[in-house]
Amino acid sequence: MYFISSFDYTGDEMKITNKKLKNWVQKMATLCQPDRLVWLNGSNQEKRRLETEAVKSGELVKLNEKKWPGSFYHRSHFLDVARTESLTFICTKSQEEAGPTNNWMAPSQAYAKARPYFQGAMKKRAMYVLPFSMGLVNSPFAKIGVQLTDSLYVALNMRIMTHLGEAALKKLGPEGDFTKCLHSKANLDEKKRLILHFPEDNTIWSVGSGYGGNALLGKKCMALRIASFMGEKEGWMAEHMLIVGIEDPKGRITYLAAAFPSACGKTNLAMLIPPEIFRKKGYKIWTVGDDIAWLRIGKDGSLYAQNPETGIFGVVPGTNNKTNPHAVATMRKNTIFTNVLLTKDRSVWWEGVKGPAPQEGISWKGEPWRPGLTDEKGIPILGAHPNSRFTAPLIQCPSFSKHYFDTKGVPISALIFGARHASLSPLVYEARDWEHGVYVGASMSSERTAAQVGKLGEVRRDPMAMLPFCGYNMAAYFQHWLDIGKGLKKPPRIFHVNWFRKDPQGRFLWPGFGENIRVLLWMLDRLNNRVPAKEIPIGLIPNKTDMNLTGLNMSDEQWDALFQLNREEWLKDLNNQKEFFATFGRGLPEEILGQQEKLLQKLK
Ligand code: OXD
Ligand code: MN
Repeated sequence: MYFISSFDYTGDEMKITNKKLKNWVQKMATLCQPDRLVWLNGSNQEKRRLETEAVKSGELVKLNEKKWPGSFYHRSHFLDVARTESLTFICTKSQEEAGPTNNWMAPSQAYAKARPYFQGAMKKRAMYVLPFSMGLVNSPFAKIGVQLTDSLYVALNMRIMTHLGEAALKKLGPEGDFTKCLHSKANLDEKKRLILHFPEDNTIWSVGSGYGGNALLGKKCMALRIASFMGEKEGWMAEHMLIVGIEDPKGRITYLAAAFPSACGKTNLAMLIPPEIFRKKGYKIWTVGDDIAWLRIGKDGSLYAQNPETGIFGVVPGTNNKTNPHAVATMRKNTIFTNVLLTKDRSVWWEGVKGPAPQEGISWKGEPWRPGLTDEKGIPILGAHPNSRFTAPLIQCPSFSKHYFDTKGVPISALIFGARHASLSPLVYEARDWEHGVYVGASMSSERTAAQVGKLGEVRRDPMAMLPFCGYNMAAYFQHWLDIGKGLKKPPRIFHVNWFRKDPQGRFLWPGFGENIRVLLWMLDRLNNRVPAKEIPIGLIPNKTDMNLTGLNMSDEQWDALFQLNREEWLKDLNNQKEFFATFGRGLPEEILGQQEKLLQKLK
C-alpha cells in the first residue's frame, strides 16, 4: 500500500505533522495509483537526483554545460504549448460567484468529470509531493500550497518558481491550511484535459497538460485564481502585475506595479535597462517581480507589494541582448528551456536571438529544422514556438532587487495598466483619481498574443489583465478594487500605457524597451508634482516638453500621432465596453458605469 516515503533520497525520515496533509496525500495516491511517493525537501542534492532521473526518462535534455551551465531542455507535447483557457474552470457552488467571464462547473460535477481522468493515471510513475509557499515564508503574505504531480519537469520548474521545501512544511505546522494542488499529465490527451479551481475548497485539479500555466499550479492557478478569491475575503489583492523600483540619482527608489496581458512585455519592463543618458545620470531599475504581485494595505495606509514567486517563466522568442539583456543574463545558467530549438551541440536557439541561426537543429515539434524551411504554403517553419519559455531563478537577474526580501513588501507609488493596441490608446495617460483608475483598468482591452490558445491579434476585453486569472466574479473584483481604494490613506496614482501604437504603414511609433524609462520618469514627475498634464477626455497626458525625449529625434507629428485621440474609435470601444459590462448584470458597481457615462459625455 501507499506510505509516506523518505522525504529525501538520503533516507532522512520526513516528519509530516499535518494530519490533513497526510490524509489528503493518501487519498489522492489511492486515486492516482503511483508506484511511489516522493516528498521533496528542496535541497540541492535532491535537485541533482531529480535532474538525473528526468534526463534518464527523457523528460529533460541536459544542455551543453560549457554554454548553458546547469541548464536543461524540455519539449512539451505539440498540442500542449499554451494555457488552455477554454478548459480552465472556476468551480464555485454558484455560477454567480464565478461570474460571466469564467468558465464554470459545479464542484460535484467537476470532481466527477475529472476523477476518472486521474484514476490510475500515475501507474508506473512516481507521485512527487511538493510543499511550497507563495510569498516569503516568514512574511504575512505567505500562503502554503502542496502540489502532487507525476511530472519531473513540473517538479523541477516548481523548485525554480516557488519557495519549495521543508520551510514551507514547517510554516504549515500541524494545523495549518494549504492549497491542495493535484496535477497529473496523465496521457496529455487534449480531450481529457481540465484545469479546475475549487476556491471554496482551496483546491486545484489539473489533468492532461504539462504546459507551465496549466501545470505549475503555484503560479496562475494558486497565486492568481485562488489567491484573488482569498484576497477578496481577507482584504488584499492578487494581481497580474510586475513590480519594479526606479532609483533616481539621489538614491531614492520609487516602486511601481504594472498589469499587462500575457506576452505584452511585462518581463521586459520589469528588467528594463535605461539608455546610457539616463544611466549616466544615475537612474537604475530594480526588479522585484515580473508577473504576479500580491498587494496589501500597510499599517501606514499605503499599498505594499510582494512578488509571491521566486522565478521567471518568461517568453523566449525575441529575447536578445538588445531587447532584454537582463533576461539573457538571467537565463545563462540553471535554466529550463521549453519548446525552443535544440541544436546538435545541445545548445538552444530561438527566433529573434542575435547572431546567425544554426545550420540545423530539432524544432519545438521535435522535427529536423534548418534555416529557411517553409511549409507547403511557403510559410516559414519556426524553430522555436512563439510561446516557448525559459524558467530561471529571479535572483539571477542582474537587476534583482534586494527589497524582494522585505517581508512587509515594497511601497507602491503608482499602478500601471498596459495594453497592446495598434491605435486607440495613447502612449500614456493618467487617471484622474483612484475611481477613474479602477474604471481605466476595468475597461482595458488588448490584442491577443501567443500566450493563450486562440486567434492572434484579435482584440478582447481584459480587465486589469486579469480576465483569464480572476478566481471569482469580476463585478465583485471591481468592487474589491474600489473598496481597497477607500482603505488606502495614500492611494497610488494610476496610469495607462500602450507601447505598441503603430503608424498607418504598420510601423511602431514608439521605440519601446529601454526607452520606456522616459514614460516612467514622466510618471515620477507627476507623482512628485513636478510637471502639469494636459486634460483630454480619457485622462491626463504629458506635454511634449515635460517628457525627456533627448536623443529620440521625435518630431511634433510623431508625438501627436502617439497621443492622437480618435473619437470615433473610442465611441466604438465604449459600445464594446457596454456590451461587456452588461454581461455582469446588476452586480456591476455603479461607479464603473458612472465613469463610463462621464467619458461618453466628454467624448461627445
Ligand atoms: C504567463 C502568462 O505565463 O501570463 O505569465 O501566460
Ligand atoms: Mn503572466
